[in-house]
Amino acid sequence: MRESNESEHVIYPTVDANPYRWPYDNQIDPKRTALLCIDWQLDFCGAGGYVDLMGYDINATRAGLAPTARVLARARELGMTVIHTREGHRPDLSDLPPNKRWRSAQIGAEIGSPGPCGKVLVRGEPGWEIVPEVAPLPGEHVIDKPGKGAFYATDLDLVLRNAGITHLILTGITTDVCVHTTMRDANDRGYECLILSDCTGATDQSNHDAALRMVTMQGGVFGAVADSHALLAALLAETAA
Ligand code: C5J
Repeated sequence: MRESNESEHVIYPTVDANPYRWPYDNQIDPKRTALLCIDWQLDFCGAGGYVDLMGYDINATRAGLAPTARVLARARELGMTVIHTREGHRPDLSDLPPNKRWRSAQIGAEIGSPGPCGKVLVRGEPGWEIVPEVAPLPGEHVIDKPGKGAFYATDLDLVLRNAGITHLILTGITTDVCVHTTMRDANDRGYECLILSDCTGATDQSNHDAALRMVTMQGGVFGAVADSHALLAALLAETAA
C-alpha cells in the first residue's frame, strides 16, 4: 500500500459489485471519486441518542463503523475527497418542518427536546456530533443538512462539481433513509454511485437488506452494491501510473 502524491496519477480497477463491476466506466480515479460518510452521529448510533430513544437497537447502526473506518483510512491515503454529513436542525428549530417534529414526538424522541445527549437532533448538541471512530479531519468537508437527503438545502452538489467529482462511494446510517435518499438523488444528478453493504446499517435488518436489493434492480437502478473488502481489494490493485 502506498500513498498517492501530486506527481503521479494512479487509477484502480473495477470493484466486484452487484449487479455490475463498479464503476460502469471501468476504472476508479481517486481524483474524481468522493467518499460520503453520511450521518455517523451519536444521535444515530450512540447510547441516549435519537435512534436509541426511539427504541431501536444501536448495535445495528454501529455495525458499519469499523469497516467504514478502514475505507476512510484508504480513501485518505489515496487523496480522495471525503465528505461527512450531519442531520440536524437549528437551535431555534426554524428549519424543522412541523410534521417531522410531530412524528418524532409520537415515537418518544421529539426533535428539539432535551435528552441524555442534549437536545435531540439539534446542531451544536453532543448527540449531533460525528462519533470519534470516523470523525472528520481538518480540511474535510462537513455538510449540515436539515433533511434526509444530503443534496436538499445544502451546497453538496456545488462542492462535488467544483472538485471534479463524478463517482461517489456511500457509507453511513441509516441505509434505508438518509443513505438511500442521498444515493437516489445523486444518481439522478448523474453521479456513478457505489453503496457499501457493510459500511451502512438500518434500524431494521429487513429494511437494510431491501434497500440494498432495490439498488440492484433494473441493471443497477441507483448504482451498485459491494462490501468494503471488495472495494479495498480494488483499491490495492493499481492498474496504471
Ligand atoms: C433518519 C438518517 N433515519 N440519518 N436519519 O432519520 O437516516
